[in-house]
Amino acid sequence: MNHGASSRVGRADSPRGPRQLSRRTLLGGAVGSAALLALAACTPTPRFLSPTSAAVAATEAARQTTGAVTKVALDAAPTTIDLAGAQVQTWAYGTIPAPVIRVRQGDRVQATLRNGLPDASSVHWHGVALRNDMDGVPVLTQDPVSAGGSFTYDFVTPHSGTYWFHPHSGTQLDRGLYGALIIDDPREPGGYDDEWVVILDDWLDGVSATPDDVLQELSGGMGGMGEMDGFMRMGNLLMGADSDALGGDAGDVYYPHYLLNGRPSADPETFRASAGARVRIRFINAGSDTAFRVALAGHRMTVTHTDGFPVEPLTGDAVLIGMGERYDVVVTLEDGAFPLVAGAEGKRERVRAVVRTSDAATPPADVAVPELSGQLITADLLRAAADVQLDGRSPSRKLTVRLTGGMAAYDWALDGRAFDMDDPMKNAIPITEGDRVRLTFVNDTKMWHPMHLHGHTYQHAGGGPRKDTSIVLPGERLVVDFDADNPGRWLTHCHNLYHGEVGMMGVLAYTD
Ligand SMILES: [Cu+2]
Repeated sequence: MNHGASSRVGRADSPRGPRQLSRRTLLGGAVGSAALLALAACTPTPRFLSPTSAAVAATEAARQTTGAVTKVALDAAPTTIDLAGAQVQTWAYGTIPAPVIRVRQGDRVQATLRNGLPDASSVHWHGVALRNDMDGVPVLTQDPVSAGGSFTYDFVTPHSGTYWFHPHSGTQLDRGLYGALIIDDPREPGGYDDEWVVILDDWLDGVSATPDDVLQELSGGMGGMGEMDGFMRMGNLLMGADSDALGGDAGDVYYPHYLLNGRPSADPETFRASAGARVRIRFINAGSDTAFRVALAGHRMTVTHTDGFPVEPLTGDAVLIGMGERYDVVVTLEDGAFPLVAGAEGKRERVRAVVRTSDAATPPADVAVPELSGQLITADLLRAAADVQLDGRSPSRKLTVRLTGGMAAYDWALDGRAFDMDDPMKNAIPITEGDRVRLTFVNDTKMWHPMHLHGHTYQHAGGGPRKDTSIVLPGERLVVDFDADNPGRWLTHCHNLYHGEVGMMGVLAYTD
């Protein structure tokens, strides 16, 4: 990351480190004025708000609340699941996905994680602009919840929409630890007859490897392998997954299964409704290394929301969903039985459910779904609905985050620095409450990255959608704006689990 000239000095000589130059030393030496200005700009070292500061508590106290409290038990534990007849060992919150948590906007959630796993864990409430000390990022916002320990996440829900939760601990997300958090706005007109939550996942745990095995293989580097033709698997790594929509390399991990609401294609979920019904489908990509292209055969879908926030409705044949992203669509159902499919983008596999409005025969798993190659909706085509557009204020703070690294060395990072999970504030970028922040992600790599910001819902510059997770294509940049109105220490990172784990993360921190 780069917060102007000051960070260059910070890298060479930490302002807090023993090698710090005093201003006097600089004045006495033959140092250019640019360097002097740069040092002055980063002195004094910013003091950052802590997650338990009064500012965080005051922001929470000012949130509108209904007074209602929803208590949830999240028991994380090893378990055995059935994948189309195969018994598979994994970790989960009971079922996969966890039962949907559903509240009204302004309700308070009290979710107690009881950690029955052999490792420390945590729960992150993805996309929710909640109080910082409940964001669930170990070391940064709370102590890890140790094996056998427990922690109650207690927060008011600020915005309606489709959200989800998962651990922010190691590679646990690539097991079965995830679920949907749906926050309803009672004032929203809706205009649909039914709604379904659809959580997509790429699955290997307990089948071909554990996520930790995969991380080890990836981190081993692939430098010596040279160019490969086409599509192949080496261990748990995948070569040649390619997608035009993602600008090339689509993903690097071989998954033996793809799951829709915890079920593989051979054992699909069936959604039933009446012909003519209008149905809202809330898609959530809980995968770790897979974007999904979703479509309902024989139908067009109208996107109404992404990452919880409304957009000007846009109708197409398919929607592209990166890891961590959510899209809500509305469809009007035809008469019959139709595959609801999620193609693993660039990976030549797909998973399905069945949508049924009659007793027509179930279409075969491999039936052609022309919508998958039809008109594709991506975030750059969307515009925020009028009532969630940011006002026209110009940015008071401009930040650039460069996405760096590559597959060969597996050195994914931000600004060339691997994030240190044990010292997360080391290169924190200061922002100030009240700032309108313009954040530019510059992708200097040859691969796409789904970049996520905690605690805020930014807007794609130029009137684009409000989002918290966005695909940044290789060689391109994405400019987003947000209001710094939620004090604390917030992670921004790639939601490719393995990229994040090796260091493609950073922190935006509010100054005291
Ligand atoms: Cu990435």
